[in-house]
Amino acid sequence: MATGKVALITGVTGQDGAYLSELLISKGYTVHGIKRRSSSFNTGRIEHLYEDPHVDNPKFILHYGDMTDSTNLIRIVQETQPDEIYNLAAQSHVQVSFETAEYTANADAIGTLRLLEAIRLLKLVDKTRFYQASTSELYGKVQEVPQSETTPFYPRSPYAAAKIYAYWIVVNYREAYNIHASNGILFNHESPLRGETFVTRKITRAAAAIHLGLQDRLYLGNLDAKRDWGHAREYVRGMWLMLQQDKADDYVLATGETHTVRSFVEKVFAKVGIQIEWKGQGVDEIGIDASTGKVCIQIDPRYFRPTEVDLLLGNPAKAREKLGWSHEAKIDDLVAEMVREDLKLMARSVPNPNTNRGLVHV
Ligand code: NDP
Ligand code: GDR
Repeated sequence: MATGKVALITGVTGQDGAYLSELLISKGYTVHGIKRRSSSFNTGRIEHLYEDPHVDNPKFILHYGDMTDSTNLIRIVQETQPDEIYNLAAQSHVQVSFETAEYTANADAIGTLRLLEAIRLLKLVDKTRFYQASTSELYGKVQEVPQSETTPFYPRSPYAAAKIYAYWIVVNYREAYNIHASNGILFNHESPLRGETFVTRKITRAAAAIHLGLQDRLYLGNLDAKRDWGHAREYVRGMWLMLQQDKADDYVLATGETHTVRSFVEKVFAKVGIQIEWKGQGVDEIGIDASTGKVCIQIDPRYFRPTEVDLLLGNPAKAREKLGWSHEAKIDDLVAEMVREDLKLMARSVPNPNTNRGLVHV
């Protein structure tokens, strides 16, 4: 089912990069991905897609690169001549962005500009369509609920401030140079491939480890934050749909439901047979296993952010109407899948004998 189309994905080693690569390969694309050099393997999520580079016409090809390196990006775009670029690469952790603000701006904001300039410089304006991984973090401090394409932005972190530059430079290059460039304003989307330090995966991993007796306690920050959590596999389909439209535009992808971190914890622990009872308030709140009285959840103030996004709830009506996009997975399906996969993963883990603090995989 070869389409003859060529896609270039930045951030191919991340959660969305892995699902999007799978989708595009299944549609007959040749997929080029940019991965960073790392001192240890960072291709775990895409290993199953790897092809021996010595075979004829490989469908999945990786290139070393970095969003902070203009000449590298220009060369890769020149060599691959993509029909579609999906810019998923980013320092994507909101809390980390408070500690690495300048780097986050360089990779997330200027990195986006570098790719758009590559399209211009290489005279690919009429050929190459561009997807930008924009985010519900742009809404930040609550102005309007539910949030849609017309809701004003109010970023609350260096990450969101960098992403707002990327959002507007995409709009500007679309208007100024007629590049087919679209922003997907995606609300949180999770999966068993989610990075381990985002709150959903942190919770599902810990619940699995506590259930298996590998860990006693989970430390969390703000339990009151509310998020609109969907499934990553469904959201990457929306990215692809955006680039198949005649006209580029900006779209919200969301489920239209919101849940607190606290309720996500309850759902996850219930899946491993632990009913959580909450005691105390604020930083003194604890979550107790109702049947044993043992403390499972404790608040650690280090996980609170200097400025928080309290409530995200998206309205995906435009994507539904114009793209025909919809989401199927309910929050309980997402929780069930993530817990199931982390139980499998944790069952293959043993306590680290050297530090007695972490886990090693065997
Ligand atoms: P991940 O953190 O899982 O993946 C980020 C990817 O970017 C990884 O491949 C990472 O490489 C790569 N990367 C980071 N910095 C650089 C750099 N300087 N140069 C090249 N590559 C780099 O993110 P997700 O897959 O969850 O998200 C994909 C995109 O969508 C991100 O831009 C994110 O900000 C955005 N987004 C995500 C949402 C979500 O809920 N998941 C919602 C809205 C937007 P490595 O593997 O080596 O670290
Ligand atoms: P978010 O995701 O900041 O929404 O950004 P994250 O899962 O990190 O946080 C969600 C909410 O949970 C609260 N929280 C904690 N968060 C983490 N990481 N660790 C904790 O221990 C913890 N305790 C409570 C947070 O304060 C927050 O309110 C994600 C990323 O994927 C971004 O790249 C993307 O743009 C947005 O989603 C949409």
